[in-house]
Amino acid sequence: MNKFDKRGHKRQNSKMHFVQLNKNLNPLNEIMMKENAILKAFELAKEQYESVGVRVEEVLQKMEQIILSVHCWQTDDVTGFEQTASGSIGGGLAVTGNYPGKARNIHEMRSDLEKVYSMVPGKQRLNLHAIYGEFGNRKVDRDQITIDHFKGWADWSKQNKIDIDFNGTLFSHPRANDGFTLSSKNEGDRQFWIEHVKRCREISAWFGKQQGNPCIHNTWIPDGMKDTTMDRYGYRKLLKLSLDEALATKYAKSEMKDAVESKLFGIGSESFVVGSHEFYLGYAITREILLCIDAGHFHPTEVVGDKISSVFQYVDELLLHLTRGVRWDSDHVITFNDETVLIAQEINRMNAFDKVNIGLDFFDASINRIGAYVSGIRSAQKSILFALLEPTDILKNYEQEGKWFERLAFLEEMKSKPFGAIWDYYCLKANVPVAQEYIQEVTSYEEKVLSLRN
Ligand code: RNT
Ligand code: ZN
Repeated sequence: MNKFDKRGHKRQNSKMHFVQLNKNLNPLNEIMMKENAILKAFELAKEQYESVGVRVEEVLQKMEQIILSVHCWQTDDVTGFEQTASGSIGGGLAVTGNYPGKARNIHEMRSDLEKVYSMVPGKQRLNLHAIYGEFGNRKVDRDQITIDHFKGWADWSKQNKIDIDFNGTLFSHPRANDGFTLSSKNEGDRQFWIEHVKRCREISAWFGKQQGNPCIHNTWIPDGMKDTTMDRYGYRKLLKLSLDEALATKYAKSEMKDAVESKLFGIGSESFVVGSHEFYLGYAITREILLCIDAGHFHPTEVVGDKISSVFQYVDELLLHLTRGVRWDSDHVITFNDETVLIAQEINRMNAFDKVNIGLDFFDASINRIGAYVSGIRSAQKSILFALLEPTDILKNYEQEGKWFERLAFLEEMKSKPFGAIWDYYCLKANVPVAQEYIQEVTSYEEKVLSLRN
């Protein structure tokens, strides 16, 4: 085992221990004093939660089982490593900002990701996009990608014990420039994209087999139109046909699972999006695959957390793209806000964490990208921890008995319980930076590594 923990501190005996205050403080003593304070605060907080029936240790064990799939594309603003890259993201997606330090190649990307993983508690996965294959100097078009282009990732995955999820990339490409891919009326283009998805599924199944658990393969397409569309039905019929063709090969569920991601609108597809929520809800139900709900892909006043209990009446498993839309599908960094907390609460209240694959999907190029990752991941985790620390049984009983004032008041009281002390303890136990400690670490990575990139 590494001599240093995730925080870069020298490891003590694996068991944490209380220390006596020492008047001659040296850095090590200072660390121990801080740890002592965190442990004390935790014990007090734990008492408060346990007094309302929340079993804190069990909650922390549960937290460790909840794995987030970290998207790879915040490292380089969804650029990828293709030689054929068109230079613009397209597909109605927009990454704004030009903060220095973007990853320029696969090595920088991996080192950035490893840095990110070292600053967040628990286990995570990596969500790869097809454009992140190792293509070297060759021009490998999307209908030509193979397992070989991802062998390096499989090695990295094994070395770092980080399992992989996968996405076909059906945007940032000349054959998607007219706004259509799988629903294209140009038969050549439609077949091209079907082939791409087929190959991505094969690569996904290969990853899944290697890692011994299913690789979730998500399909999102940009298809749609800027203005009033006459043949909505025709495009959707084509999409259904194309998906059926692309998904015809059956893979063991232990290797890969398909998900389809809906959207409300994109830049340039304001009036019509072929893959709408209704379209994919029907598709996922009838084809018995996963539905992907991206928190930014609905009307801003829609409550995404409210959708989960509805779709679970009809689908068995979900993929989530946690993100934060500000006024539109802006993909801001996730914060610990009502929207994300409600999503976590709803999963918890249905006891459905084993049926929800939680992926992240944000890209902000206006701030330190590593900081964006760490802050966003930790906020998603905080939202989940907050949801798990709920005395759900008591609240459900109030509801059942018609005690609605009591339900309201109790929920309000839970908001000011010392949740932060539990979170800090969870980070300490996981040997990752506690509270704002990670800001300094992000800054020093920026000074030592990111600032050296042009
Ligand atoms: C686009 C979708 C999609 C992408 C990624 C890069 O609106 O949310 O999931 O963000 O595939
Ligand atoms: Zn998404």
